[in-house]
Amino acid sequence: MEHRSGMANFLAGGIYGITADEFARGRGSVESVRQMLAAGLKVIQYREKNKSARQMYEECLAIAALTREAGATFIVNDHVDLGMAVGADGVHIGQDDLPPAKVRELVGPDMVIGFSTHSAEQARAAEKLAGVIDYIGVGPVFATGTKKDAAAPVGLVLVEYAAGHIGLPFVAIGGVKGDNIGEVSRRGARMIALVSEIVGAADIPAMVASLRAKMAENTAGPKS
Ligand code: TZP
Ligand code: MG
Repeated sequence: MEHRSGMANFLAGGIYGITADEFARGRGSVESVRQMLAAGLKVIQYREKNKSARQMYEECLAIAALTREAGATFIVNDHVDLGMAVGADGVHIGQDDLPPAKVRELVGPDMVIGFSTHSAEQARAAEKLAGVIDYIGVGPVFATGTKKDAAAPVGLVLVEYAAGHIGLPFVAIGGVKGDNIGEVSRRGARMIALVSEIVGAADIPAMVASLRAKMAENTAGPKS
């Protein structure tokens, strides 16, 4: 199937960076993104839960310019209108947001849609939406304090299930840190999202380099 242009970076695999000012050592989301792009990340999501629409709009405008310049894909979490208003590459929605088909109707044919799933059943239901959505989120893999209403951790088994049985690109998310990213990669996740471990790092490029190395050392499949 032809994929939307914003999906090329996703399909290349790697680390999916997500903003969260409350964990970002006072950097602010635009500065966090600047550093994530400097570290070479090619997929960036804006996810801020406690800001006004106007503040989010201003920040997303700046981030859209930075990501465009860096050739990175820019996804806006939750707010479909905001993603459209700033010309983002895509939006990411959850199970309780507007139905994916309605979001597709709103954003048109070119924007990427990501959709969160928290169980094998939800992942299978999402698979039936291929053509409407472009990728799914799978998680939280491990317990996390970052997402306030997070579902119970689904563990590495759901990562393995998605890798083996779901015909949609997926990103593993939730509680991923330097000491467990290798295992997530080994279970078949080619794209892995982290919030606090990256934006909360003292040195974002150094953290990203170390996470990348651990992913590369632990790819799925037999080692020859
Ligand atoms: N969705 C499932 S878990 C999560 C989201 C947005 C938060 C992940 O944050 P962290 O800090 O990487 O555990
Ligand atoms: Mg959401």
